[in-house]
Formats: sequence, C-alpha cells, structure tokens
Amino acid sequence: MPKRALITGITGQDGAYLARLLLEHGYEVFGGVRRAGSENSWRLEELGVRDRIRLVDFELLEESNIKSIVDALKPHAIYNLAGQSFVSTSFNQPLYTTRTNAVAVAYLLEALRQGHPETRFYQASSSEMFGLAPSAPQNETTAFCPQSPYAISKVYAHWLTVNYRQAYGLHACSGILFNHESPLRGLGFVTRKISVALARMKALGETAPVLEVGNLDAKRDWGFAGEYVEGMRRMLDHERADDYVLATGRTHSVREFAGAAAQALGYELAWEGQGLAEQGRDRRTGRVLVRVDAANFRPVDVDALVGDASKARRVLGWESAVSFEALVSMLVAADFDRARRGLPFL
Ligand code: NDP
Ligand code: GDR
Repeated sequence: MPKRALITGITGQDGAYLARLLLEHGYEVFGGVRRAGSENSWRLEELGVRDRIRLVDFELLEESNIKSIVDALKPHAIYNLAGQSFVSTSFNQPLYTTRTNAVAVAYLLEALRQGHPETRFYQASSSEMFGLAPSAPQNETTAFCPQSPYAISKVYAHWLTVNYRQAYGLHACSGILFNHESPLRGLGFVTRKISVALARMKALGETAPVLEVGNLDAKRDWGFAGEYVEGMRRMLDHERADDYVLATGRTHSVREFAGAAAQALGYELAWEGQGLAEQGRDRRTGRVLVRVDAANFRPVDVDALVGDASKARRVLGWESAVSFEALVSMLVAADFDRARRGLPFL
C-alpha cells in the first residue's frame, strides 16, 4: 500500500512542486482545494501531475470539513501549505489572515490529536516571523519580531505546532522557509512581478507598461521553490520531528533583483533619483523601465532577511544549490517565452 499524503494548498506554487516530488517518492497524493467557480489547477497541469493526484474539497475556515477529510483519508502525512500568503493583503484583511493562517492550524492539529496522532504534520512557517530580527543570519534560535498580521498569524501557527509536538508527541514539524520563487510563483510577489513586466517589455516593446514597484531597498534571501519542497519532505520523513530553517544564506535587494532580471533580458539598468522619484532607465535605449509607486509600499516593511540553514544541512542533508543569478534567469526565461508566444500570465 502506498503512503497517502494530503497537501493543503496544492493549487499554489509549493503545493504543485511538492505534489510532483511526493509522486516521485511513491506517495498517493491528495490535494486540498477550496471550491471556486472554476478549477485553478494550471500549476499542476504545467508540471504534468494533474491527472495523477486526487483533489478533495478543503476549506481552512471550515472546521467540520477539515475533520471529515482527515477522518476519511487517514493520511500518513499532512503538509499544510494552504494560507493567505500575501503579506501586504494581511494589513487590509487581518482577521481573515488570522483565521486561515492561525486558527485553521488549530483545527488541523486538534483533528490529529483527537483521532490520528500517528499522522505526520508539516506546517508552512515563514522567515517573515523574524521581522525586525535582532541578529543576522537568522536560524531556529533567533527571536521572532513579526511586522505584519501575516507574520503574527504564522508565529501563532508555528508555536502551536511546536506545542502539539511537545505536549502530545505528534510528529509535527515547522519549516521556517525564506522566500522561494519559481516560474510558478504568484504574479503579485515582487520577483514574478518584475520578471513578467520586464519580459513583456522585451517581447512587446513600447506597448508594454512600465514596471511599478515599492520598497527597492528591501532585502530578501531568495531561493528556488523546487528545492525547498525537498526540504519539507525530508523534515517529515526524518525519524525525529523538529523545526528547520530553509534558506540560501545570501541576500539581495529588490533593486538588485530588478537589475539582474533586466540584465538577463539584455537591458542595462541605471538608477536615478531618490525615494518615490527613483527610476531605472535602460542605458542603451534611454527608456524608463522601472518606477516607484507609493501604492506598493506596506504600512511597515521588513528591511532585510538572510537565513542560516546549517541545521537542515547537518541533520537532513539539505542545501540550496540554485544561485541567485540562475534563479533570476529561470524566471525571466520562462516569462519571456510566455510573452513571445502570446500566452497568458497566470
Ligand atoms: P500560494 O499563495 O501560491 O498558495 C497558497 C495556497 O493556499 C493556494 O493553493 C490557495 O488556494 C490556498 N488557500 C488559500 N486560502 C485558502 C482557504 N481559505 N482554504 C483552503 N485553501 C486556501 O503560496 P505558496 O505556495 O508560495 O506558499 C505555501 C505556504 O508556505 C503558504 O502558507 C505561505 O504562507 C508559506 N510560505 C511561503 C513562502 C514562499 O516564499 N513561497 C515562504 C514561507 C512560507 P487557491 O489556489 O484557491 O488560491
Ligand atoms: P514577501 O514577498 O512579503 O517577502 O512574502 P513579496 O515578494 O511580496 O515582497 C518582498 C519584498 O519586496 C518588496 N517590494 C514589493 N513587493 C511586492 N509584492 N510588490 C512590489 O511592487 C514590491 N516592491 C517592493 C516588499 O515590500 C518586500 O519587502 C513572501 C510570501 O511568499 C510569504 O507567504 C512568505 O512567508 C515570505 O515570502 C517568506
């Protein structure tokens, strides 16, 4: 009998990569999807796994639904990837974010504690929990100083996962993952936003709109999502449940990401102006490619994050190999190809 895994949030970036990985490892994969007017499985189709997984109705806000799915499937492993994952939205929707990212994790853990204590559980925690971190690089012992309703909701879910492990012996792991990107990344996140906008400019010329961003100084530790799901799998497959940071150990600013993406497309960005007046101009053509727009700033932002994944390397043998430059080129090449072929950006 193959092992059964339930992935909540299977329609998201990480869900799709993890589904493919677990199929390769012989799991029978069930994917939790929330009901909508139409099926949102383009990422699963892109990876060629849509027909090899079973989708089940799953809504984080519905306690009865969570319990009945867990009771019916009796999965060996649950990867809880579902959530309201956009930090800036959490400032406008703090209660929804709290219910989906925090309270729903209590529903899940209670369903396991009461009926399925043998099921292994992975919680998608985030480097955003570090926020205004007191030290760098951040590891599993660094204090959390969250700066958004999103980050605060993730801190609750993280500690609850730790608590259910310590109090009830559940095999529950919290993966504290730094930003990870891919051509399957949602369009609102800054990496994909940059990649799509610049690729469209290159493919379509003057008709494509200028890229408008917010805080160019923010620095993040960006890795490749395809590698990070392997870290998740190793956490749950390890005999001892624990918490791990997954990160590259390198950090770059949004300005540097935009510069590298532009370079990968044959542009050469020169920055001019300050603050809201800053813009990035292509040295060769003189065309302004990037502008700053106040609408893209958050009420408070996290300035800089960089992770120390040495525990994951030591215990799980996991490390990230895709460089920043390779990651940027991967996103840009995929989006340029889409733009050139006139395919929609999803
Ligand atoms: P995505 O935004 O791509 O995917 C989120 C998933 O959650 C989607 O499948 C979405 O469904 C689902 N979802 C949202 N709300 C609900 C709900 N109420 N009920 C059921 N399902 C819901 O996120 P990622 O794949 O990038 O991230 C996966 C998880 O990891 C998230 O929890 C995120 O916060 C966390 N994380 C991500 C990091 C990253 O860099 N990517 C880093 C650290 C943590 P639908 O398709 O219908 O919208
Ligand atoms: P983040 O990712 O908030 O780190 O959360 P995002 O790509 O949204 O922002 C990264 C940084 O870039 C700055 N920024 C902009 N961000 C967006 N989205 N749009 C812009 O135009 C823009 N301009 C500058 C932001 O202010 C920020 O500093 C992601 C999500 O996947 C979370 O779910 C996850 O937990 C964390 O990564 C780790």
